[in-house]
Amino acid sequence: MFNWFRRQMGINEEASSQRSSQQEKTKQPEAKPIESEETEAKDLQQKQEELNWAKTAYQNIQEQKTAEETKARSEVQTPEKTIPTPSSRESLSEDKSESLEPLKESGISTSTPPEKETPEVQFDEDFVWSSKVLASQGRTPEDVSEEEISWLKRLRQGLGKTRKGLVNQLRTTIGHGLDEEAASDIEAILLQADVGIEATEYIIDTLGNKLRDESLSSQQAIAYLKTIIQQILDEPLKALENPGFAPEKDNLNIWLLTGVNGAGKTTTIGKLANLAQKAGYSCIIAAADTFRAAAVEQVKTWGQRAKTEVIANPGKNTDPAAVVFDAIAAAQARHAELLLVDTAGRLQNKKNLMEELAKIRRIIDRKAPNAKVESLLVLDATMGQNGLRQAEVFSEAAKLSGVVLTKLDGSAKGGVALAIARQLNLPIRFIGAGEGIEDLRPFSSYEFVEALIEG
Ligand SMILES: Nc1nc2c(ncn2[C@@H]2O[C@H](COP(=O)(O)OP(=O)(O)OP(=O)(O)O)[C@@H](O)[C@H]2O)c(=O)[nH]1
Ligand SMILES: [Mg+2]
Repeated sequence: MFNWFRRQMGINEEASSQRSSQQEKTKQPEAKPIESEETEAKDLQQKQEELNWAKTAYQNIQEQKTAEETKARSEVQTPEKTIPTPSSRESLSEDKSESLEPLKESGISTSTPPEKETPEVQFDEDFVWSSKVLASQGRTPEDVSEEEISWLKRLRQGLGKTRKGLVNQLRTTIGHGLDEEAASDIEAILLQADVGIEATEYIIDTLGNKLRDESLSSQQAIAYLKTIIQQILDEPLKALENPGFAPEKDNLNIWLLTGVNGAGKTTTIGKLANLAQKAGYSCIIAAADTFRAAAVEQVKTWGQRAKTEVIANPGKNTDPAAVVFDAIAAAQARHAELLLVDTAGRLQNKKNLMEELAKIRRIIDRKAPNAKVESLLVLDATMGQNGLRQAEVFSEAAKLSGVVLTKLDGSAKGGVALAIARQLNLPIRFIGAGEGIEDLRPFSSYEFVEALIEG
């Protein structure tokens, strides 16, 4: 089982320097015909290497799965269950050849993947892209997991709408240097993706300075742009003692999830419980959204899905702080390591909200003074700048320590991640890209930027 909390992520210096060295590599002197041929040959060779890496990773994943299935089959007494009928085998291989069709055109061999009964991860363009992202973080094809690949694919698809608007335009605009017209074009593009005024100005200024000093090709300018964006995303981590996000082992960690109604708090709780349980943490959920009757039922359903106990108070109009009190007692009695607290987003007014969150916080400080408390703001990416304005109210009400960005699938406003980092000075901790239990993962600035900007 894959442990997302212990995943080695190439954030900060490591990945940034990877990117700078890529930028150095692509730096070429003024194009003379012979050199441009050389460059082309090098590009081709690099593509071939990336492809080989991806193929090896794919083969490894398939072999791992085959080994697991064989093991499972030898343990189970009824082998008929796992062997597909000839007709289902036929239909699967048909599916496969169809989906690999575009790859044949791009020269990707389709004969390598061994025959599989359930090809969950397909060897397609997204697979090759995901492999490239992992390879550039220093990974080897032998230690790549199917879970990581399928998440990267989902992240890339989730940011698809934002990317399409952003990149094609950027490429043509940046290609002509950064005169005033280009700068105002880029400004418009970034604002449209909800990057926000502050981050946009910073990007334009930094990029402008660089382009004034050096002449960069559009490819190099985009590589530099990626570095700037990653820096913006990583900046809030610098102020933290411990930039990691994993719950402390053998201690009680309490994560308070706040945010306006519909942002995705309850869903996120379910997904986080699932991640934590799979990573070996013992986890408990507190159903402290007592404002809505249905809220408790909803969080209980998520608790069942994630195989996590939910502490709730069955009475009507119960005090959320009392539920948190009970949940801390339960967590302490069971030596739980992570307590996830669901809170209400729909309160009558700001004063009400502030009072309720402050009261919960007081209970936590009193009852669990040694607990490591995180106050996470859940933000719906489709809300863009509006979400940020609501966030300001919450940052007054709760001492926020990070953000969970949800609904990245279906949003053309993925740029809001930059506005969050710049305007709220909060690190993004998790990112949601779908309604399913597996559709939430820890945030990696490096991977986010790669998925946001291609090329
Ligand atoms: N597409 C998509 N939908 C999501 C995501 N996260 C949550 N949702 C959906 O958003 C809706 C609201 O989610 P909830 O978890 O109930 O939101 P909440 O913040 O708890 O809302 P209140 O309890 O009313 O304050 C649900 O239909 C979820 O399925 C996501 O990452 N992607
Ligand atoms: Mg809820």
